[in-house]
Amino acid sequence: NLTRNEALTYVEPHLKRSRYEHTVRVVEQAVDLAKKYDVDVKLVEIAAALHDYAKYKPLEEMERWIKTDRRLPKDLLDYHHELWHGPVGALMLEKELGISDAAVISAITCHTTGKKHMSTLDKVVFLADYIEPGRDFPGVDEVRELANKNLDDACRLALKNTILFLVEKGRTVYPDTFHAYNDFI
Ligand code: DGI
Ligand code: FE
Ligand code: FE
Ligand code: FE
Repeated sequence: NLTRNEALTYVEPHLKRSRYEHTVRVVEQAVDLAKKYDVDVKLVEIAAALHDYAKYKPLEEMERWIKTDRRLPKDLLDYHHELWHGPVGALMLEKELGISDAAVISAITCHTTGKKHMSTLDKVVFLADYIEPGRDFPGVDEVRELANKNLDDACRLALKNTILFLVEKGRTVYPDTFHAYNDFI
């Protein structure tokens, strides 16, 4: 089984420096949350370290994965390509590293959008990505405070902020983001 440092070493050459530093902070933030909310720290470390692996993969390569792998929802192609790196990255890693843990694959897959019926591991990685100390956008401090008190309340507010942000910008919202949000209401 992969260790935290092995996972970080694997992704580092695929990421820009700033993105790698974000990833290290997500791991640390996710481990904090995992201890607080009683999630397997080893699994959280692996999922958090790998979550943005595909962030800089060529769009054509990710598009090919979506078109050819049955497991990937085709409607991803109708939404912003920023949403592709989670689901595609998870399957690339499954193939390259032989990651067989469905819980880790799930957390990487849904780290951007969330989804219906998120596991505690999914929530921890999703939230850590949103609140890691390098993040600075409106409302993040309130989500950080909630994260100390109640994992679901924090996820609900993060999703609400994201949906409002996207709507305000006139951008589409991927259905899984609504499904995740509705689950917390
Ligand atoms: O990869 P990161 O930058 O660390 O973070 P991320 O994977 O959570 O990407 C977040 C970006 O995705 C953020 O700028 C908002 C954008 N986005 C675009 N469409 C959607 C979306 N996020 C969600 N949750 N749902 C969407 O439909
Ligand atoms: Fe991401
Ligand atoms: Fe995110
Ligand atoms: Fe990230």
